[in-house]
Amino acid sequence: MTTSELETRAVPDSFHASATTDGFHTVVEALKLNGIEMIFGVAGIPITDLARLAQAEGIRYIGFRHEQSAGNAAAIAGYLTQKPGICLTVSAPGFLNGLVAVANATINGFPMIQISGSSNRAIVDLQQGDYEELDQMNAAKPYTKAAFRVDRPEDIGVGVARAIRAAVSGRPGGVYLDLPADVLGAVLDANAATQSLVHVVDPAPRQIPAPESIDRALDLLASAQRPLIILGKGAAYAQADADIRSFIETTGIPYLPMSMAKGVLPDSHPQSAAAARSFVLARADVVMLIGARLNWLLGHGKAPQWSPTARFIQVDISPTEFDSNRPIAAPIVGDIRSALSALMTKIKPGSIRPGATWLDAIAKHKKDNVDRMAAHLDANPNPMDFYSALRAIRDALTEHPDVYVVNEGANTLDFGRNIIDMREPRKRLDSGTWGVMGIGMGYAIGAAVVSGKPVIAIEGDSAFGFSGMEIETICRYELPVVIVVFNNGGIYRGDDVNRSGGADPSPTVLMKNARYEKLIEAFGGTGQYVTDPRSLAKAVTDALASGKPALINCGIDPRAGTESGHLQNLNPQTAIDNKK
Ligand code: ADP
Ligand code: TZD
Ligand code: MG
Repeated sequence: MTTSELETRAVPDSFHASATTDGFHTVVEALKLNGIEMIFGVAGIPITDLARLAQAEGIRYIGFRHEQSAGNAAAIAGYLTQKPGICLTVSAPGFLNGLVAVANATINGFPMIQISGSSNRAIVDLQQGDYEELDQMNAAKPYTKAAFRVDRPEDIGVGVARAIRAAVSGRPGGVYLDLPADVLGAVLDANAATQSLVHVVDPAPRQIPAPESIDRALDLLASAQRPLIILGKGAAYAQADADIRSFIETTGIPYLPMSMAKGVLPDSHPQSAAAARSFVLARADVVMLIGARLNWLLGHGKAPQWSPTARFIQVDISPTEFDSNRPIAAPIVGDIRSALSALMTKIKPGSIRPGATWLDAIAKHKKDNVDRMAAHLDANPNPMDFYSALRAIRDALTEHPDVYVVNEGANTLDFGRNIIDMREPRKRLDSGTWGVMGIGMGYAIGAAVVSGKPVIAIEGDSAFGFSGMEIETICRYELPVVIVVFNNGGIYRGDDVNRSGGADPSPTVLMKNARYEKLIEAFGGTGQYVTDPRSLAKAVTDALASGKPALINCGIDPRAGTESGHLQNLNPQTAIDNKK
């Protein structure tokens, strides 16, 4: 856009004669100049006019009921688009509500920017008791990839540019940008404001790996008898789906997708070793991590889950990730797209060959585990358990490979990951690196808004409660989101007892027979209560076909789950019998 166009649009009428503008307008112009098309937020002092003006200027504004959900929507929008998702919050409490989401985005490597208004710095710094007083930038620092504050209106352009670059370059993450009320309201010369804007050129530049790192990795793979590839959500984020697929198919190496990498290759791919997960982790002799970290989700790469003699190759954009848990014999620093294309260029035909006994053993373990799973899926107990309910949803999704699947809970999450196959990349969005509850409605809204595609959110009844009020947001924007609440009456299970014998429910118990479907009816959505797989499958099919907001409350046997889902090993328990 030309300078004169920007000036004309940037200048509020009242200032036209003197060609002045203000902080609000300058922020909106800085965002637009950098291709920001959406803001997720909660309005209030001092950012109400910023939200209004952004909307007037053509940025889509989605207003939430709680900042944490707005932040989660921004984070997942960032993950899906490789552009920073923007979350807009008011000072102090609104800022802190959003901070959990920025921290979660940072931990997961999702690019987002929380832009928050803040109170008068002179008063805040002397702790004189301003309205919503808090030293926000310093509060944000430990939980974000970067935190910036704009203290002069002429620095707005630089502040926005630095925030964008910090969010998307290298390992993406959550960034905080503090905009004090007086900077937003400040009047400045329109021409100077325009001049101060910064268009960020190539915000996430390619990072080409060193050629010798590629040779080292290919040599190690060539020496392997029992190679294994692990795809993490960094691989999904990189949008290098075709390169990843051709590398896996060319080498013939079996692979495991981490939860959010399911669908980078379809889960039905013959080289997927997901159904033989513990077998391959324990036996692989050379493991290639592509955009995956050896954190708790992979048992830190340690025995007994892993072979103590396994050697590792790791492709990652963040060099400090290497050696964090196991020594990395062949580190490749670079972006995954560039790294995979370098690997494909240098690979010698026939040089990498997984051993036939390895592939046969994996096939046998896969078959055994698939048969065992099939028995559970077909059992059809009454009341429903997690297997039969998820099987019904899986069947209903057969015709809809493009539906986003949001998933949180404990048993609901762990069974959901294993039973719901993904066929397209970046379609599974879940509790991620922290195993956090509360991402459900925010992720569902973010995915629906950026894609225009339908979303199914499969939610534990506890998990749903963390962001449940956002069903009003879903209905207000008429988003194609179908929420399925797996209602087992509690955190993990619904049948725990109060060990004191008193009348209060156990700490893990939630209301029995809660009618969650009635909540959405209050906002004009469709609610349904189901207790058998056939009704569940039909309800999901109908809701997806309608393209309208729906909530299906799904009765699950309160005894069906296990404490902590599949994470019993991380759950410390008292050794002293406290059962009276
Ligand atoms: P998962 O939980 O699926 O194993 P993680 O979030 O633990 O995935 O790991 C993702 C890794 O991918 C991070 O270490 C991050 O630095 C890396 N990463 C993210 N984007 C890219 C990219 N474009 N290229 C290379 N590595 C990336
Ligand atoms: N708070 C936050 C923010 N994140 C968490 N992970 C928890 C609390 C602890 N927690 C879990 O780790 S899973 C879970 C909680 C409260 C809920 C499990 O119950 P659910 O799922 O109803 O969602 P299931 O299917 O009953 O296991
Ligand atoms: Mg539950």
